[in-house]
Amino acid sequence: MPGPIRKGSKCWIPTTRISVPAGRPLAMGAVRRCRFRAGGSQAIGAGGCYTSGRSVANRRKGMRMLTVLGKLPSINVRKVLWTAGEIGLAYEREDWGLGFASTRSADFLALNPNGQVPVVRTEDGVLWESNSICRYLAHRQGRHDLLPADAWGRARVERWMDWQATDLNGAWRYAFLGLARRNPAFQDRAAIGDSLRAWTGKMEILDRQLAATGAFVAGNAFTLADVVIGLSVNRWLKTPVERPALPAVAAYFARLSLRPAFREHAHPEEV
Ligand SMILES: N[C@@H](CCC(=O)N[C@@H](CS)C(=O)NCC(=O)O)C(=O)O
Repeated sequence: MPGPIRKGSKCWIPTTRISVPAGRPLAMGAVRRCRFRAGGSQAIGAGGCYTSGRSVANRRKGMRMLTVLGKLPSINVRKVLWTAGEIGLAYEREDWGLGFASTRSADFLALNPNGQVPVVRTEDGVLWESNSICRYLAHRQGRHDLLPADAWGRARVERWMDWQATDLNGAWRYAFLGLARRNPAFQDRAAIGDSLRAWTGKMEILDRQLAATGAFVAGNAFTLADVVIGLSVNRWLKTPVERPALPAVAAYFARLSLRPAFREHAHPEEV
């Protein structure tokens, strides 16, 4: 479990370009930056960063640099952090996105013309689109347990990743922005109701799939599909709304919560 930072700890080298306490929104253009090394896990609170005790994997497999640009409240950023944690990759993270450094700045738009987080910088180049980043990290590090090498196995994992990014995302969007983010532009009661019904319908599909596998989304083993869907389940459970009981989903979330990389990198305290 994450614990308090120990001064002088070998595993922590937080680097700060600008001196701002963790958790406080940054001035426009300012970026809070943290770096991790192998050797344990420590939390520095909201806006802080985490590392995994197995984070020597990038050196072992030749990945020398991984910087994640994006704020912790972003579910898409947390997909990348959790994936890095599962692989044992050390990473640096910079706070970009609404409430932090602006993704509309020319500097950021040069990295991602969509003006969205996450973006990663690696020695191979700059990459955006969260699910693609997760696939890239797993593939690059040869983690075929997370993303199978054979066509059929891979398609069975990617099907659920694509489902999360399209069908599930589209279903929750209005209700989530209205109820959890309290965005004034998403307060139409009928539209919230429609979105909740669609969201519930997708979660029932997931419940049936999990009841059938009895374990993880794509079968017996944990894969990248569980990273992106696990965080979506977290969002479902944390959005203030009445939910039907979905026993297989509940058991699945309890299963995921036991994973060290989930606890250390996925930030389930966020929605
Ligand atoms: N399809 C993109 C969506 C990324 C996205 O929607 N990011 C949101 C945060 S979750 C964002 O960057 N919003 C603008 C901002 O925060 O400045 C992905 O999966 O990477």
